[in-house]
Amino acid sequence: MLTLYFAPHTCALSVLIALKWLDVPHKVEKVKLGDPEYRKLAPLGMVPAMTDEHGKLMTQAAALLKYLVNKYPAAKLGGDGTLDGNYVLDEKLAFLTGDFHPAFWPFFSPKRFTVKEDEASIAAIKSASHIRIDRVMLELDRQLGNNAYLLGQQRSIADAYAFAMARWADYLPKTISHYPNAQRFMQAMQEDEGVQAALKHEA
Ligand SMILES: N[C@@H](CCC(=O)N[C@@H](CS)C(=O)NCC(=O)O)C(=O)O
Repeated sequence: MLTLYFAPHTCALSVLIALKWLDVPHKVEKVKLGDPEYRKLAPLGMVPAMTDEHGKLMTQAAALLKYLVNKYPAAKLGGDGTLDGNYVLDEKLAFLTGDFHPAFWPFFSPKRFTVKEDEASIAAIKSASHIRIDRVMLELDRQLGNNAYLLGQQRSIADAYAFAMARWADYLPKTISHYPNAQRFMQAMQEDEGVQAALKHEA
């Protein structure tokens, strides 16, 4: 059985949503980020991680999501499977991994971005992070446009990934209401049965 290594309020929710959508047997192990015991399994101490039926470790959210798409192709969570369709999905995943997620790092872990420890230095990093986060939220909003999902009208792993991270905007002074397409998307995702099952599991 697949086992997902998970921590609440993290990007690991994306994989949990995909597992709920797929409705395949899975176990969820809650871990503490950076925990030395967990590092014995996943050396970076980060989530998500997953082990397959043979205990093989897999990491990196986008790679795990693509793995699930490839393992369960009938569920069509990866787009239309054409050359162009595959490219668009990969472009979305690269944006989410390479631009969207890192924009939040200085917000959540400002101390990692300075050797100074005074409050003003930390506050300055958090303020700067708001600008980067605004940029990626605007881009998410633009990419969604009037569509229901990131790939248009078809639900995909990119939506699970975007949902898991865009909810972090709740912690910011510029709320999700400033990004109307993203707000509409988030509301629709919250009404999705699989998303609700994942959120229940998280709680
Ligand atoms: N490149 C990794 C990054 C995963 C990541 O940063 N996960 C966060 C939670 S959203 C984490 O585990 N943070 C703990 C840490 O940075 O030590 C991926 O895409 O899966």
